[in-house]
Amino acid sequence: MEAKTSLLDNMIGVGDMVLLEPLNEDSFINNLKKRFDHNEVYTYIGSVVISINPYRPLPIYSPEKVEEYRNRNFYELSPHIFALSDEAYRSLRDQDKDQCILITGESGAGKTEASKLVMSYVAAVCGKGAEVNQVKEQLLQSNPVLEAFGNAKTVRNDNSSRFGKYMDIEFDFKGDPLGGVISNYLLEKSRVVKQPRGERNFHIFYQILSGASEDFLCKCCTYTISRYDSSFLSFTIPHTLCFVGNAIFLNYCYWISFIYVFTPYLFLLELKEICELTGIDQSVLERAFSFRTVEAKQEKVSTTLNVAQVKRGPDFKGKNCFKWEFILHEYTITAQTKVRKKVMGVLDIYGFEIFEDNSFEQFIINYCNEKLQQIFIELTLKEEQEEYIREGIEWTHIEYFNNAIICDLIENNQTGILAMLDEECLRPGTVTDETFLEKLNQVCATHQHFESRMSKCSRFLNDTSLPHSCFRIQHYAGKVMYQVEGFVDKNNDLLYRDLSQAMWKASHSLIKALFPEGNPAKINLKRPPTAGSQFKASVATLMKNLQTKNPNYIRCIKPNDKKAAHVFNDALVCHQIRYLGLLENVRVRRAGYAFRQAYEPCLERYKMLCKQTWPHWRGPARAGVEVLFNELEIPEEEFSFGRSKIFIRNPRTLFKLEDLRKQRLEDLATLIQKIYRGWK
Ligand code: AD9
Ligand code: MG
Repeated sequence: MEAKTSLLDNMIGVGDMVLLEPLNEDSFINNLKKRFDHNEVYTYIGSVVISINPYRPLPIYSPEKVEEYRNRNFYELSPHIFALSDEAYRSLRDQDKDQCILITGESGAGKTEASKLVMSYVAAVCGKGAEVNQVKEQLLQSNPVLEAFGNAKTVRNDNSSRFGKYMDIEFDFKGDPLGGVISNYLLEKSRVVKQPRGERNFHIFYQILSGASEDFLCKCCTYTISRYDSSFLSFTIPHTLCFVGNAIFLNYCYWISFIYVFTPYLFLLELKEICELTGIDQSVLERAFSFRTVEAKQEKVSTTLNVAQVKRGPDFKGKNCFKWEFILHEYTITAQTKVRKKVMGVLDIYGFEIFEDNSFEQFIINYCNEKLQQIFIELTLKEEQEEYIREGIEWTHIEYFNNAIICDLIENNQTGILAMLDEECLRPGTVTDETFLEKLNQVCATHQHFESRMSKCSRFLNDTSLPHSCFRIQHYAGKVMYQVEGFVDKNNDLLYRDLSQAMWKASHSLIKALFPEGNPAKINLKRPPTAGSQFKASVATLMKNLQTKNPNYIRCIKPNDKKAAHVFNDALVCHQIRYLGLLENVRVRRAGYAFRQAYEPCLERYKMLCKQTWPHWRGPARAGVEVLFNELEIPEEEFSFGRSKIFIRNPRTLFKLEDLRKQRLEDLATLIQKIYRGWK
């Protein structure tokens, strides 16, 4: 067992930050940098894994590596995402504990890659047999399909996830996978009709265009599309992602994308062609685009849309026609015959975003990240505290920034920004983004994390860096200025009833099936929930779900802004370390006891240092460790005996033990050599 040597190797830095001496921001960053330069992209803070994106393939994910980490204790080998995956899988299988893997970090930090590594590791080590292999295959293959529909090139990441994904992988009592349930969170649908400069639409469109038959392309009139709006699908980077799917699925994709791509352009294209393809009566579709029917007091009122509304209309319709939920539903993989026993959840959600122009989407994404940070704070501290309580150990509390106050600014039911937005959206009369901002100014002006210039009593009246059409939030990860334009519309997120009814009348069965809400028999007069309140509710459900599971953390860090290998930007890393609260994380971990280990492995590792315990100790492991520590004269205040573990306060004590062990091993080696020479 070469356990701690790999964590203490000075050449490549310290593998566990808990053992870092002295501990400060500089030493923390230097340690990460040293390791990064030696291709060690993983570092622990206790059981939390820090992962730095190497931006190049490293030979550390081979099947041999999987075997190396399989069934090994967490600290036995050098830090690796496989060690965390193995630990999580084994405690799920052997201790019957549901697990969740929480992967956080900013855009491009490596979250999606990390989630795929976890999934492939678990797939490699769990169960065997044809049926199990099929489930594994399906689970792994869901990734490229989902990425095709939900990922796009952004300025930060060529394969940026534009949706949040949470996958529960289900296992039976033997630890064999049964299937998976995927939940998705707020896809950035506005990308369908508009992309920021230098960015692309979702991968699927390029994949279809590069993979579809001539016949299909002709039918889809791509010429017309490119003639009218070449930026819609600008080919700015070579397409590299491979798309895997079966024939039926592709068929769906074609049709879904057809609606998805073409609806915004209906007025540019020949309506006749569209109607031929979808099997919708031309007059029905025409009407759907020119009128808006609202029902009031059981009476239908049709209003003709004005030019501006018609122009704007297709944008909404285009993005809302993307039947994302449908695709995901198709890819929920479940084995009906077996009983679900244990669950491993993997969360890969969009990272914190600060762009030049931040809109509703960034607001929602950053809210979600606030919630994740909150759960990190709660669960790490809670878990730490619970362990001390379980083991009967006393500990001291450590101060840290609690971002609950920012979560409250956004989600409070009465005074939160989302509630204000909903109130505006549901209010009769003229509602605009400006009236929403005014409302925010009235309610949030005094909140210490809210900044705006509109309100008369604002502290920011003279802050010219803050335009009147914006508000700024001081998030845990930095200040973000949000452009209020579009908030109301995006929150409303309505697909006009007229359009869904027209689609439901299509003779093409798939298109009909995609718009069940258009069935007049099932018309729901109730207004659908707003995008913001839907998101808030699903995040709340997610948080509840995560809290019932044992958390495993992967904190992803982006080493530079250039997507470049071998470049480590100290300032950028420093910023992330600060807002992720990693130093506090180490301090909390060390506040009580820096290191803890179950009695058995502890005795096994150090028994050679004491005559009474070497080579065999007969008796309980705890008593053996007591004898050992006594003989080594380790000061009493340096350690505590828990119910099942020894807790060591200062990392130096551990270093001392390690040094003694190393010395002892060297002595033994010299002795063996001497004996060997004597024999010769
Ligand atoms: V976003 O919030 O979805 O925009 P992610 O998911 O954090 O972001 P992603 O996993 O997509 O980032 O990583 C970005 C790119 O970094 C990948 O496309 C890879 O090219 C690169 N990457 C990330 N992790 C690794 C790794 N472990 N090894 C090699 C990596 N390259
Ligand atoms: Mg991602």
